[in-house]
Amino acid sequence: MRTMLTLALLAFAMPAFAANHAVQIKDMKFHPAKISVAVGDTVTFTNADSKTHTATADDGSFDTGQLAKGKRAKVKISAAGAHPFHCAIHSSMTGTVTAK
Ligand SMILES: [Cu+2]
Repeated sequence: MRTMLTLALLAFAMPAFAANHAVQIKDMKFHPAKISVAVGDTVTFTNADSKTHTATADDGSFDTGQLAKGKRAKVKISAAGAHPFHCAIHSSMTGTVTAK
């Protein structure tokens, strides 16, 4: 009985649907550069630029790896808080994913 109750509470605590958020990479910038998500959501980074880029969290919590022109990668945001990220190739390219 206790186990069933615990499982029911765990199921209730899980979000029913994780949202996906889109970030475009274009003209050596992330668009948008700052996004707010819920913990468990995903972010799809799409490289619409002519150069290869990455979206790499400063805290190591996510990394798209190298995205050539036209490629995309989906990452999951698992931890709450602000996750600044950058392009591992171009250090001037930065953004922040904030998860609540
Ligand atoms: Cu880059």
